[in-house]
Amino acid sequence: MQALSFATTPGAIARGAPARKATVSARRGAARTVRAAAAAPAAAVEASEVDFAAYIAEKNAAIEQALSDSVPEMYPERLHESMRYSLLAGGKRIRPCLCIAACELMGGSMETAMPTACALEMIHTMSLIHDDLPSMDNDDFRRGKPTNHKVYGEEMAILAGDALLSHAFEHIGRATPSAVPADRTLRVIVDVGKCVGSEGLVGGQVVDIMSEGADADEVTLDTLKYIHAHKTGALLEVSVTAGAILAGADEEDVERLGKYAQLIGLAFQVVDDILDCTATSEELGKTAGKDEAVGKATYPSLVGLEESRKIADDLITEAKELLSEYDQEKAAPLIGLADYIGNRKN
Ligand code: GRG
Repeated sequence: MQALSFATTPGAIARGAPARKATVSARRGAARTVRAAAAAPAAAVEASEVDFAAYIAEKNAAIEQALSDSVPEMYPERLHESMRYSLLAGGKRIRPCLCIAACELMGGSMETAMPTACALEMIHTMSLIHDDLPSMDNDDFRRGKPTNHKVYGEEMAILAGDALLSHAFEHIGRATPSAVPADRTLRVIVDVGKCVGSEGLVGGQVVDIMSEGADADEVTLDTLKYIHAHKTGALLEVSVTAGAILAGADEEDVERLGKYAQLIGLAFQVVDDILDCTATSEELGKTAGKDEAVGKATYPSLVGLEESRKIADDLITEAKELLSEYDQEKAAPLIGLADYIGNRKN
């Protein structure tokens, strides 16, 4: 394809290969004793939190409807049933909310962002379906329900994931309102593709798999940062930047919001690591304690639980500071989402 005249956005994903040797020795198992000590501080309920809850409730209702409409029940029935089973299983919808909130902050509308928001959730969902397969994490529960392959069998789960992935790109191209200039939509498609492929989510998953069972001193904090930035951060980052791009944000804003998203993306995964060793399977809706069981390097295993909590808090604070440039009322949803990610319980 002719080189596109814009730089793809998620350049911010740390691309360099991580250092191979450890400067911080792994302390696997350190998290074992601290499960009970990890509750985030209880926050007083303030008016802004109520507003945020109302904002999220409104957006989530619209997102659920749009997701259901985006993958109708149709022939072949079993395939579409399997796709809908996981897509409509009730995730937190963080990625669509980030996309819509960024679009609105930059002067766009929910309708402008919704097809991309749904596409991001389709991609996220397919990554969960594939991640749960016996050849990957081999998990029986996700979002509080039996995993896709447990209900529909492995062949259908793989194909439902494949279909969601391809449908995501079709959906952005087909359903984004025609009022959005085509070069913006094309840029979003390119950026999402990059964040999902070998330089994004898939790349992060591969390094994660290769790191499992590796010698403790082979998996450095740099390796862990690479895994998190790609496996988890990339999709969160493009959720924010895509929303901004669709609204017609200028490059400076796209870059700033991309940086915000990287910070909350890393915090998201640090919190995920903390929750894996501190929350119960019931609270998580998936099997808890898996990281330690498979000897995975995590933030708590490398730096301890207390330091992990501090790192997550610092990342969220830094992310919110980047939003101080904007009208605080308009930025409230992205500020609230950052806090939510830092304090989430599942
Ligand atoms: C994307 C082509 C392609 C293949 C998939 C299996 C795989 C390659 C990647 C694994 C990606 C993965 C499972 C990353 C973990 C991300 C993560 C922390 C998920 C949990 O996200 P939440 O908490 O979940 O937002 P809900 O259920 O609320 O949506």
